[in-house]
Formats: sequence, C-alpha cells, structure tokens
Amino acid sequence: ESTRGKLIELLSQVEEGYVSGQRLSEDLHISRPAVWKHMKELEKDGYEIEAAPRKGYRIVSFPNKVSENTIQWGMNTNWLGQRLIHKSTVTSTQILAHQAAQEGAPHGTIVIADEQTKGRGRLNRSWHSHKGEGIWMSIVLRPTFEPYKSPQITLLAATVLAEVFKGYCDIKPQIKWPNDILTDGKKLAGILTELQAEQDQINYIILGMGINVNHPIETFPEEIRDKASSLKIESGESWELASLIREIIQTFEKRYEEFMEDGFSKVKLRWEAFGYRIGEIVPIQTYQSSWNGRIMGIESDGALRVVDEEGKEQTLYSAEIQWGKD
Ligand code: BTX
Repeated sequence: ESTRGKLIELLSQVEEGYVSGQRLSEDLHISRPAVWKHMKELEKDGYEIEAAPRKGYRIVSFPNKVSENTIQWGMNTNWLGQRLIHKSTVTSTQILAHQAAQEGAPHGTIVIADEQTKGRGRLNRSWHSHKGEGIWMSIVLRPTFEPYKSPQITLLAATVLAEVFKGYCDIKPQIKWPNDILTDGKKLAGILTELQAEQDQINYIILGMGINVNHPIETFPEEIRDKASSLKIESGESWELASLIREIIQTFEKRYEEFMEDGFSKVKLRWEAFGYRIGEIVPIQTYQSSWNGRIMGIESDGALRVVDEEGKEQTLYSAEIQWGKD
C-alpha cells in the first residue's frame, strides 16, 4: 500500500477530531515536512484538509469521486462493504465478484466499478453501464439458508433500492417483479442474482445491482432511450455517488439482517407496497405460452401470483418469464 493510501486511511479513521502530524510522521515513517507535502497533494486532488495548530490534520471532505476511501468514510456497517474493491473499468463486476468469492472473499465483500464494458443482465442480455454516471456493483453473500430461498434476495435487494430511491432521492419507485426498479414505467435500476450452490447448500451468491444515477437521457443507447431513466432525470438533481452508495450499503445491511432474523414476511409487505401494476391485467410470456393475467402480488416465498384468463390462480416461479413490456 502506498504512503498516500495509508495516510488517507489514518485520517479516515477519525471522523471528529484530528490526527497529529507527529503521529502521522511516526506511523508512516516519513518526516513532518513530508507529511505536509502529502497534504498539499491531497488538496490538489480535491480533498479538503484542515490543519489546526497543535492539533494536527483532519479531512473535511473527500473529492466527489468514487473510491474505496470515499465510500467507506463514515460508513457504519458491521460486515457489508468492509471489504471493498473499486475499479475504474471492468468487463463486469459480476465476473470479478465471482473470482473474489472463489478465492475466499468474505461475506459482504463488494466489487464496484465506474464503468463496465460487458455489463450483463438476465438471460444473456446486456446492461449498459456508462462511465461515472451510475452505480455498478456486485455483493458477495454467503448466506446459511437453503438454495431455494435465493430468489428472495433479489426481491429484498429491490425493496432496498426502492426504499433508498424514495427516502433519499424523493422519487416514486415501482418494482417490476422480480428484478427491475422503475419509475413511471421506465427502468432506473436492475438486479441480477447469481447463485453458486450444491444440492442443499449455498456456496455464495453474487448480487449485482445496476443503478442509473446521473445520466442525462442522451447517454442511453438509442434502443433503450424510451424505456430507461436515471435518478437525475427523475429528481432534477445530480447525486453524489459515494454518499448514495453508502446509503444503499447501510440500508441493505440492516434489511438483510432483519430478513435473516424474521424471514421473508416483512420484505413481502414492503415489496408489495412498491409493486408495479398489481391488480392490472398484463401480457405474460413463458417458454411454453403467451397469455394475459392479472397480477395479484407475491406469495409468502416471493413467487408471483397471477390469475389467468379462466380465473385460475397461477404461481410463477421461473425467472424465465417475461411480462408487460420489457
Ligand atoms: P434485465 O435482463 O432484467 O434487463 C436487461 C435489459 O434492460 C436489456 O435487455 C435492455 O433492454 C435494458 N437495459 C440495459 N441497460 C439498461 C440500463 N442501464 N438502464 C435501463 N435499462 C437497461 C437487469 O437485467 C439486471 C441488470 C444488472 C446489472 C448489474 S450492474 C452490476 C452487475 N454487473 C453486471 O454485469 N451486471 C450487474
């Protein structure tokens, strides 16, 4: 690790108060003037540093860019995001997270990138991930529940994003079963849950979230321009990415712990409060057939409840169904 990295880490550990130049110089094995020179360098990069006589230094604010430090600064989680891997460009954060998990990355490890060149959605679809304008991240989870419950993680993640978009960004999100967050019918975010399991045991889950944050409409490729949106387009403001990421991480940890303790019932209630087109008749396509059905809500295990044209209730489990317009 570089001196600079260690310096930021030392300063980040105190939120209030100062770290003395003496201590920095000792811990980093550099001279006091060298400490001062590093501070000047940090300021050039957009860090706001306060130097108080006899007290030392503190970081007043981080530059408005995403890094391990800017995300973790002031983040109050116990396990989620304690290990964080940030990259500027990757093919897909899912791929890196799978690699990390296979190499033993702990529960709660997060991989995040400014840009993905091969972002993926479900069923081999692609996910457009423009540089610096969205949040493209994957979480390594190592839950102890049985594999059949893993689709509930997708729904849990969707409610967390909806909760943050509503509470933090003041917009009205809707969740389209199972994995899209919409507003006014346009897609703001998508979730991709990939499972690595044996018959009755989960090795790990990679939970991917893609969130369009500061995109102006022109940034989206032509073919999705009429069905995609961003938090900026909807709220009229730009969002500081590191803070928004922190908010999502903190909310997710809290909701995940509730889910592990109390089960799916609370998630179901919250999910249904945001459910998209509940009560409406929509076109449904499975591999076998196409029909119209009325969306009733979700089952106590997260499956979609639909009443078909004959009035019969159907339970749809497969992630391989399409409904509404995509
Ligand atoms: P999905 O299969 O439900 O949605 C993919 C479809 O959404 C595409 O076919 C396209 O029509 C549309 N689409 C593509 N990009 C966007 C976008 N930026 N905004 C709105 N609509 C779009 C949803 O899949 C799951 C996406 C997960 C993405 C995350 S990002 C971090 C992680 N890494 C990775 O490669 N994937 C996940």
